Amino acid sequence: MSHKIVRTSCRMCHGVCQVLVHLDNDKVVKVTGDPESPTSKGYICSKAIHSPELLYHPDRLTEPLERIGKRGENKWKAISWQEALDKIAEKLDSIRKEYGSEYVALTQGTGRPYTIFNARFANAFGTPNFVTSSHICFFSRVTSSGITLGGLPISDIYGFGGVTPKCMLIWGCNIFNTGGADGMSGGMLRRAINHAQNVIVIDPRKTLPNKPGVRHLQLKPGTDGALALALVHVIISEDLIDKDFVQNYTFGYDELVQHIQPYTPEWASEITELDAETIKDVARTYAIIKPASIQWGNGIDYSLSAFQTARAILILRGITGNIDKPGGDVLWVSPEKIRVMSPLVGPEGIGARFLPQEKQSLSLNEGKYPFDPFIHPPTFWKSILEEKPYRVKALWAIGTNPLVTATNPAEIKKALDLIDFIVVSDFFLTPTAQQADIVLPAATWLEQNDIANFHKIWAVLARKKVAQVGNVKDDKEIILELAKRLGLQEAFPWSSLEDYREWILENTELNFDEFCEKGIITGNMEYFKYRKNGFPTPSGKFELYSHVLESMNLDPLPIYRDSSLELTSDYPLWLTNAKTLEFFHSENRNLPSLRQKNPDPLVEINSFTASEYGIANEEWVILETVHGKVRMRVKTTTAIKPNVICAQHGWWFPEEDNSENSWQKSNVNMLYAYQMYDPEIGAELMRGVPCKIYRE
Ligand SMILES: Nc1nc2c(c(=O)[nH]1)N[C@H]1C(S)=C(S)[C@@H](COP(=O)(O)OP(=O)(O)OC[C@H]3O[C@@H](n4cnc5c(=O)[nH]c(N)nc54)[C@H](O)[C@@H]3O)O[C@H]1N2
Ligand SMILES: Nc1nc2c(c(=O)[nH]1)N[C@H]1C(S)=C(S)[C@@H](COP(=O)(O)OP(=O)(O)OC[C@H]3O[C@@H](n4cnc5c(=O)[nH]c(N)nc54)[C@H](O)[C@@H]3O)O[C@H]1N2
Ligand code: SF4
Ligand SMILES: [Mo]
Repeated sequence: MSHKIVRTSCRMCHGVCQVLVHLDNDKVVKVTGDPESPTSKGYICSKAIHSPELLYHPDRLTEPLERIGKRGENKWKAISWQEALDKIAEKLDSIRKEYGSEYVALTQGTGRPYTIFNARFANAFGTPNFVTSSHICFFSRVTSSGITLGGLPISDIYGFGGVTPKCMLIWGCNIFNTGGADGMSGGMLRRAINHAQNVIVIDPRKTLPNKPGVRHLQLKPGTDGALALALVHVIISEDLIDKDFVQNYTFGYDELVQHIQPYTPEWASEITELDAETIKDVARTYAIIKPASIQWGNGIDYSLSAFQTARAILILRGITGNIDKPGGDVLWVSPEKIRVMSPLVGPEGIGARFLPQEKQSLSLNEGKYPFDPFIHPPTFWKSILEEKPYRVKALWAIGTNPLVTATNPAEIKKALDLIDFIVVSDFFLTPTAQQADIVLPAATWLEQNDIANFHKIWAVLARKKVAQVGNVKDDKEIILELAKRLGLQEAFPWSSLEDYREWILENTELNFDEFCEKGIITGNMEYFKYRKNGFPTPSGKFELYSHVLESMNLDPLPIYRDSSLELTSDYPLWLTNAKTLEFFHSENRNLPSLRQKNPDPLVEINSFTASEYGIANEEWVILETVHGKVRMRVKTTTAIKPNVICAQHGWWFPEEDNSENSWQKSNVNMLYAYQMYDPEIGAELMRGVPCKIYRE
């Protein structure tokens, strides 16, 4: 038997873990961590370990399928790639000619290795209607960072400068479950947390074990903005700022001092349900213990002041001088010579927009949510239902399952029924894929050759194809093929993906095989870059007061917006939700080893609250908001704030018949349909919403 080990990089989440794939006679038998990896140092999580179950899953799509029954009936026939791509191209082309290219929409959920291909395809085809989850995922933080300091500050957990953070704020980030979230390895984050002398977790759940140096601030969900402003207030009023940084490298400090006056710890205490003294104490710890860093997450993204909260948290980093210093929050340096394809076709403009200006007037966002470069999903689905301003004729969903991962999914189902032509690219016939006319089978990370530069951060990783199941194709290749058929060669001049990869690597003087041999290319970290270059903002400074926001008639200094929802005797608990270690959003429920670790949809409730309601651990319950009901299983714990419950996100049951409404019954998004949005980014209200819980 021949045994082979191939070094590659995992893509079961957004992490940057390098792994070793073990093959016996060309069959993938095991995935292990790569001890030599500078990004993950041998760390691996259960999703990667069990990914051979994804690769060889008996239900995987292996050929393109065409619907033969009624829409949603789940009856299919296999067709060739040639036929599938010709049909799709013909249909998209006829819509483009008859109605205009904006009548074709593309959607994907989270960012994936092919995101830039999709965005570029949408641009080249001429549609502004590219719908993603960016409004609730990361973009409030990315874009507010862009206008404040010209880049995304990242916790210096790798400690290239010889130190890791002494003080860490873990702010709405589910470290043990999500693996450190975006662009880092969870294992490395945990190592940094263990080294820190002070760790402050800001989360309605205690996500770290109680031990000396660890504090939990269990705030009321959705009120992070108030807490952030009060922390700024204390640091300013107690003169705990970094004077050198503030004087020399920031803009608008005097305005900030005036502006912050009303946001006292006492004011925030009422809103956040935290003690004012605790807020003061935490502000002092964060400002005094240096270097300090903030690891933030989706906990702060799903509120009506998501964008402004991110701004306030950036300002905390700025006034304490923790920016770009060893062990603080740093601006990573990307490898210089790796090319990055632009999502825009033609010359790039400044600003956050991914879409050419001339298309903006056709965008379904209608000028709202200026910091979301993509189309706002709730607005998109509504435009279909109401046919206002127009109803798209075709939708291509690439790697997204909105019937489970987007809010108000019952309405999305109705909207899907109204679209003439739907294509879904996925690994499986998910509830969303079942609504398609044509389904395209996508390649997993084990079936791709790629230059993984997802977050354009400090490391670019080699991903090597080790297997091929059926006739699956890399999504990027599918896009190239369709681009050719639709006359978009100017935007996609590569004859094949191989050709594209060589273009990406051209300046490195490595070919793809040599790059794989190396495995990783890293940037050369440099600290305090601003001392040399300033910040790439209008003033050249770290903008406490934002010129960009001012020019857009938006609040140039951070504010707090409350949702005004209140608990009532009918709905007495605050509902929030979180992601799960074994699963990636709606994925992996069909991988036996992962499902076994978390077989049922869980809702966490405080043990004392549960006993008040007569609910026992592991009992099945109904969660209900004004918008819907779902069924989940109780997990009692003392680690959650007593008036909060936290449901797992992403549940459906692949083992059941999903042509009926099985995908609705434990899907937390059935509980959210609040049509209130953050005006800057379009974020939805998904943290503190009133809820009740009762036995079935
Ligand atoms: N295993 C796994 N890993 C993933 C993913 C996955 O689905 N599964 N998804 C990936 C993606 S796309 C993303 S965006 C990242 C996200 O990764 P995270 O940012 O870690 O996302 P969440 O699990 O939503 O976590 C948020 C944390 O916020 C807490 N929280 C809830 N409400 C509030 C609140 O109002 N305020 C505060 N401060 N905290 C609150 C929750 O208790 C939870 O601990 O993870 C990525 N990694
Ligand atoms: N209530 C609630 N809702 C949320 C969240 C939450 O925490 N709570 N999180 C939000 C966030 S942060 C995000 S990013 C979104 C994520 O939303 P989605 O991106 O829709 O989530 P997934 O379940 O990961 O989705 C996608 C589908 O893509 C398929 N897929 C995976 N990889 C590939 C690939 O390489 N190619 C193709 N073609 N298909 C692939 C999977 O099989 C799966 O069916 O959900 C958001 N929705
Ligand atoms: S944390 Fe993410 S990238 Fe790392 S091994 Fe797990 S799934 Fe793979
Ligand atoms: Mo996300």
